[in-house]
Amino acid sequence: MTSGDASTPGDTHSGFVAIVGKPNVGKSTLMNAFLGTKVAPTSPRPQTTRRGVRGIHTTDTHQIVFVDTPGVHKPKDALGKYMNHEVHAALADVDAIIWVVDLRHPPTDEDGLVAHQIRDLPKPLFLVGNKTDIAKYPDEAMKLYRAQLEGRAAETQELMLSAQNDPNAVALLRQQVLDILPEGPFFYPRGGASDQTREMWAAEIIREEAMKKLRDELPYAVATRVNRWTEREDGLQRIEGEIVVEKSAHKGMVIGAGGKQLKEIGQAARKQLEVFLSRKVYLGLEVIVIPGWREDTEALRELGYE
Ligand SMILES: Nc1nc2c(ncn2[C@@H]2O[C@H](COP(=O)(O)OP(=O)(O)OP(=O)(O)O)[C@@H](O)[C@H]2O)c(=O)[nH]1
Ligand SMILES: [Mg+2]
Repeated sequence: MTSGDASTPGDTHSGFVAIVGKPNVGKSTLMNAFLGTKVAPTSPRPQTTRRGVRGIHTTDTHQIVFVDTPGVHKPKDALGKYMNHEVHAALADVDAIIWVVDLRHPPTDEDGLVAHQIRDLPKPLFLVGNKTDIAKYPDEAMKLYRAQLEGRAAETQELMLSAQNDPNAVALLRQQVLDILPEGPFFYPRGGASDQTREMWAAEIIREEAMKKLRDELPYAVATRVNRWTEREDGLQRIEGEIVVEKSAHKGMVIGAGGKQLKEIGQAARKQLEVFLSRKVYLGLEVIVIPGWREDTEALRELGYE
């Protein structure tokens, strides 16, 4: 097929591709690298991603809808259950799967949980060994991950790369994914990189910065949302957001002595927003308490976890 005209059905190929794996292996980093922009939050802390976020890559004739998913883990609360449910839902709906593993370490029980879920799915699978830049024994580790898929009947391909600093390998993998997409119409208009609203996206950037700065259990007790976004005539983006905590004792811990920590979170988030929006940003942040929100289905829904 050589036509660049995607208007005739049959001329286009498209599909959904889930990016799955245990927490912290680099799934969101890989999706952002596929797209060449920041769609999903990433952080050194496990369980950064909480809901399935779609990242869209469109060429003249092909469209991949990547679905970045939360890391598979043993859930401890209603939020954790929701996160694992997001993975199940994504796997049921997609045309192909990318399983990301961390080549610095051999497989753990959590990798086993992932392998168990995908081994018998009759869908093309890409086993992606990530973090080659910092892995000491990548080949040995890859062998162990490969063994977790033993007996799998459906098509499986493998690649080792660094999602963080190996754009050529990422582009190669993206091409391999493009090559297996079935014929079909585009799901999203050209030009968009994500299915999120700008408010959801900004809230995730704020949460990423909060997760990076907060300590102990606090990163997991925090949610974020953006309630207002207005544009001034001179182009300044005025964004007002909330950091939600589950106990009043946490409020002061997020704000920090003299408001220092909240200020730092706000500054770091504002900088990121300015880079990706190419606009000046005013970011107003408030910390509010929704008692026990992680266990409260209604609060979870209100915070976008439904
Ligand atoms: N050195 C190195 N670090 C990486 C690479 N890919 C990801 N990371 C880092 O690994 C950490 C986790 O990355 P994420 O992309 O947030 O991982 P994730 O799998 O989406 O994690 P969850 O959303 O928590 O499940 C971050 O600190 C990344 O910067 C890589 O190829 N090399
Ligand atoms: Mg993630």
